[in-house]
Amino acid sequence: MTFQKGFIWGAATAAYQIEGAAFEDGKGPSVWDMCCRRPGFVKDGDTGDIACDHYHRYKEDVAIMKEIGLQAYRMSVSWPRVLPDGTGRVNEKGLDFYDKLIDELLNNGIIPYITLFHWDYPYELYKKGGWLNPESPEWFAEYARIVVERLSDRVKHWITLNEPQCFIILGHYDGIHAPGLKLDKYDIFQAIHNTLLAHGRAVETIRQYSKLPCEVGIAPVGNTYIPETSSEKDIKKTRDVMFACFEDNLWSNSWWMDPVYFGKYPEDGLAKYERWLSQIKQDDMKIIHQPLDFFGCNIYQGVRVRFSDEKPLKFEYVKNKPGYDQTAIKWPVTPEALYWCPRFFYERYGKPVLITENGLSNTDWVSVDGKVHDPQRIDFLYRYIKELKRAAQDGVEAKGYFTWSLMDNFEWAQGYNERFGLVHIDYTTQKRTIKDSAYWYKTVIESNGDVII
Ligand code: GCO
Repeated sequence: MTFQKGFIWGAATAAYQIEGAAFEDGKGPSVWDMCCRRPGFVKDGDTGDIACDHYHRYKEDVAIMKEIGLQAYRMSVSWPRVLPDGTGRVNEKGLDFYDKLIDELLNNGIIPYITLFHWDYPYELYKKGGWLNPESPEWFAEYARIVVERLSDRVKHWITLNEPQCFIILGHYDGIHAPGLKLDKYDIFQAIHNTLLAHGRAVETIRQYSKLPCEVGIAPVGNTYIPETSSEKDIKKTRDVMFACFEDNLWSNSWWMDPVYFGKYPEDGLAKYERWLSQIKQDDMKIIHQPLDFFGCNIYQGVRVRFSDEKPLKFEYVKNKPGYDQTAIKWPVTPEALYWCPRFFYERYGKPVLITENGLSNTDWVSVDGKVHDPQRIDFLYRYIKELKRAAQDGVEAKGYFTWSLMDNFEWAQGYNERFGLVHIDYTTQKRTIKDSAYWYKTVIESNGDVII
């Protein structure tokens, strides 16, 4: 058996990681533009000023996507490129760029999936309090309306937020992503609530203004656990911890996604986080809980968990074996994460699952023969896709798979030190080289996932 008919194969990117042209054609600054200027914030002092220069080379990049045979392309729109101040004044040149890019994709038979927000928050709004400002959901809705009014005569697939957990926890609590803050938990829970409201307002706006029937979802990331054995008992307990709230871990899937898919915060979280929570307004949950068409999963790895028999949710992480398989960024290779997590999410939320990101950083370079040989990436993708297929065979409704990433790009605080792409970028010359894995992925797409290595 292969994947269902109509399963979508694509690759993903994000605006700040590839576009460059950071201060061109009227674009406003984002929190990432500003943090990149802070000494020590990004490894080697790298910035997204030029990145892959995709803003100027998008035609070449779309031609590459076609060469790889991508059916779909997940990209994000830069909020401050469209609204330099975050609200109000529209930058027509910014919108024109996305207009042309969408046309280029469609002319080449590639379906665009647009993420409205992938972390490049307008600096002008940050100065007004950013996600802590009660107006922030409305700011996001205004931005969503402008993008949707312009592109929805051609775009039918929308993702509101990419990994809200990362930009709130890494960006506002740990301080290692932009805007580089270390706020206390009162503020963090308020910011979480505001981003969920922003998601809800964006969904309402997309549905209200879309010119075509459309599909809308969100792409979260969270705790990803793998049962140590596949005994019924371990599976059940692992599912329980996937959706449990813990005081010292703000990444709980249920805290972030139950409001979105069920319209309420989980009871265990309400009890554990009570002292940090502000009053929730009566209609908030109605706004957050909008009908969605899919559940986006950004999954790279999972942690194997072992349970103790006495206490129901007492568990420990199973230690990796010495010399375990790991990628260049030192993430363990755990293909079963792409079986268990889609399965747990599907079982809980009942929505078709769309893998919005999965891939690896590898030590790729251009070989003496001018090609990029990346057998590890082929092996990694093969193993993970196989697990997703197993989930589909076991009844998980899997809609599609996007590999991260189309091309090597600016890996946030790691700068250009990590290469996640199907396409190699030489950042000095901006030369693109299609890696071996991309040609292999082409055969995966052609066979709808039936290929073996
Ligand atoms: C993320 C982001 C990507 C990263 C990728 C690799 O979801 O963390 O969406 O921007 O580059 O995940 O870390």
